[in-house]
Amino acid sequence: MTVLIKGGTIVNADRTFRSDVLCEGDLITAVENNIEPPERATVVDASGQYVMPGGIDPHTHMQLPFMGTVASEDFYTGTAAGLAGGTTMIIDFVIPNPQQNLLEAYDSWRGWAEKSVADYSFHVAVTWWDDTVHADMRTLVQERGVNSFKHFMAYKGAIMADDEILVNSFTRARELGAITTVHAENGELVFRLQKEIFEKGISGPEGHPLSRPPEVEGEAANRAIRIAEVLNVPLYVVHNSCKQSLESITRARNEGQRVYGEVLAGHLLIDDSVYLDKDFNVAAAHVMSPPFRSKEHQDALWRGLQSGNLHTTATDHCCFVAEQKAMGKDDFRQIPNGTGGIENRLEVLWHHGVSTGRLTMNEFVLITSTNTAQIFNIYPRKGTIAVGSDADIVIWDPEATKTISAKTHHQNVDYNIFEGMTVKGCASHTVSQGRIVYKNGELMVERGAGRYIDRPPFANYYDALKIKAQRSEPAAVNR
Ligand code: URQ
Ligand code: ZN
Ligand code: ZN
Repeated sequence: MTVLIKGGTIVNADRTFRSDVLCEGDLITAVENNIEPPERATVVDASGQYVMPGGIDPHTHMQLPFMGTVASEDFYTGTAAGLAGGTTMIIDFVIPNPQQNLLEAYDSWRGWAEKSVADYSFHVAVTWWDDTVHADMRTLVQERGVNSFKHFMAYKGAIMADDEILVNSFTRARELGAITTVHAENGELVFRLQKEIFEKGISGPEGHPLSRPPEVEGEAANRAIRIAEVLNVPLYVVHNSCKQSLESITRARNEGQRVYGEVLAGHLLIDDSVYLDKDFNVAAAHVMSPPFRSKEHQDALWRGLQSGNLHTTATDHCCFVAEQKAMGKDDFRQIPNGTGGIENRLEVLWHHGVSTGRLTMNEFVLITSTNTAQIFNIYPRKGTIAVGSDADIVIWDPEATKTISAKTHHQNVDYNIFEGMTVKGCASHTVSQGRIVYKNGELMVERGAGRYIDRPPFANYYDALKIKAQRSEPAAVNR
């Protein structure tokens, strides 16, 4: 298929300029003015609109088996909903059960993801440790295109990684040239607080945020950062929701440590008043971890994006319908944790970020696409409008308005955390692998068209050390 996007203004992370864009096959083949339409080209008039790299969501959980059920959004419906909102790639998670072979889990997730309609990749969680995990991490990096390993410091009794697992896995990741990532909440403290709160007689969703105060997140973020510092491995902290974790990241970065921070669109815009809703279904629909916080934390998170101490935005799209959430009707600890958002991330960040002046358009591209591509080593294949890059493009109509609702969204879930929010600026067209897959409200997707995207390792740490050693050896004196 050949698509010519004419008359638009290209917005990359580094600059904004007027140009046409030609897509032939799955690649961008020309970025210049006044391109003549090739024969049989589909021409899109993008005048008055912005032409941006497709969004990359670095944090989703499609059809995740979790807390006794399975997330309602699968790889087909979830990637389709992403395309409807201008997101053209996801990085999801392989989460092995403790003692489950990592490669076996990886193969399961690869099978589930084959129905995706857009490109995808996987972080792999390390939820236990023995020599086979040590060995399988190498196979995943060198033969399966994995360069990031996740560690849940929460969820005691399930997938929680204690310090022994963190230390072993972080060390191995460094040897392999991979980056480490963490869900930073102290799982022991959460377990204790949940028990105390429930035993006090608080069984409703209002107990959820009480059992996960920001200090519990701040402790874990700082601990992971310090472990990564001692072991000299890069670290990416997912879904920062509070000042405390942001402060730890900021300190580390000011000291030159390689730490990156992610923030969810939800944590930037939804506050903890949702847990006080008298309707169980509304309050439970918002149960996710870390929980939504008060406005002071939201303001800090926006400043984190503006200051460059938070680098990527995500959704942690992990949906459960009301019937599933009702598993915790009598005990908030049993409410499956997770909320959606993949379809709305770009539009809510444009409306509340760019249109308010918090972010420039270029910074918008940086935090919705380019930084993720660079941190996870798939740039410039992804994350930029450039000749030779994948033709993953969102055409953005800054004048279009919409009111977000579960009644009209494409997500396979009966609630939308942005319900009723009116936004100005949204995708008019989405191009994925050079094909128009979304146009003015209509999805034209093909089941299974999504590709698994390999993410190569970074320079192996020891290679870097060897290079460093060679450089510092005194030059051999010719005797
Ligand atoms: O913790 C996560 O990121 C997964 C299990 C999704 N659920 C959530 O509450 N964030
Ligand atoms: Zn998490
Ligand atoms: Zn998650």
